[in-house]
Amino acid sequence: MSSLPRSVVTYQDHLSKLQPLSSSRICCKTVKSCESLLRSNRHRTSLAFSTLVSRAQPIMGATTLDKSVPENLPPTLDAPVEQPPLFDGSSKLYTSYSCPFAQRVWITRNFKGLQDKIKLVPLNLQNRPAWYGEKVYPTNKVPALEHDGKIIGESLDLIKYLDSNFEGPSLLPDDPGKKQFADELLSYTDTFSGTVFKSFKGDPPKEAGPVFDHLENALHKFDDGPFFLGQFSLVDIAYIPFIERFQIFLSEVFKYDITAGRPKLANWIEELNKIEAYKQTKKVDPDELVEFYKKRHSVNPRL
Ligand SMILES: N[C@@H](CCC(=O)N[C@@H](CS)C(=O)NCC(=O)O)C(=O)O
Repeated sequence: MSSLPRSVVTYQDHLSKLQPLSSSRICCKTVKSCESLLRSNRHRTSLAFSTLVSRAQPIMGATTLDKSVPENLPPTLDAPVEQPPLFDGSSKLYTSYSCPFAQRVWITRNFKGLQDKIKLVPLNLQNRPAWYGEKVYPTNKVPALEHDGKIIGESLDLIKYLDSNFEGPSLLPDDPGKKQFADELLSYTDTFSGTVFKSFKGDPPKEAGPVFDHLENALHKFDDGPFFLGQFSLVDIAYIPFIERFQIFLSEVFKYDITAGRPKLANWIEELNKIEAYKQTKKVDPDELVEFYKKRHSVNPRL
């Protein structure tokens, strides 16, 4: 903040006062007046303007802000494959195309337009190269990010790290109320997914219903957009990889439609499916997922 030109700081103050009234008209007016302010100002630089636009994200559409570009995905690395050079100055995301935790970081990278800045290093978790656990990330899990001479893990920490340490549209709002709600929902992710996974052994509508209701209610909190914080954010990114899988599995195996009676959740899924950054990461094969979860969670569905 301290490095921002004065006009930017003034605009942010202005914006934060307008946010409670936010509407697309206000958004356009505000961005336009800000643009002309910058034009008439000697601090008119492209950096300043892009900073403003990204700060204005809470009142701009997700598909407009999405900076993802089409990409040819690199092949998955098996055990015999040599280790790519470590700490060679490039940033790498060690990942697995099928891992929901890694998918969070992948979506964030895409949305922020970091495809050229952060290379994907996809691993075959069933036949993992030994060098990964030995030399890169001792927990031997994905995702992990190699950046600035260090390795960082844990998907929720990583999505925040990408958001604060790389360029691209901001994925957390400045509004304190929204920030606090973001923290609450991010802390709830493990309870949510843990409860749903546990229900696979029992009665999902009964046991997992309340956690889906919790999300349905959370989606009612802000009305300036279809996402958890109104506008698209890290919170949506944290949940969607799990919801994508749960929706498939619960419908296939238990004939349980998680969106029935939950219109906000249904609309949220629909809106997310319009976001290219997310669509590019959808690699789940429904049949494989069903087999994998059945084995892993010793599911005995009562059909
Ligand atoms: N808490 C970690 C969980 C990561 C995780 O469990 N990743 C799985 C793949 S989806 C993994 O690497 N499993 C390998 C193993 O446990 O050996 C995060 O949020 O990043």
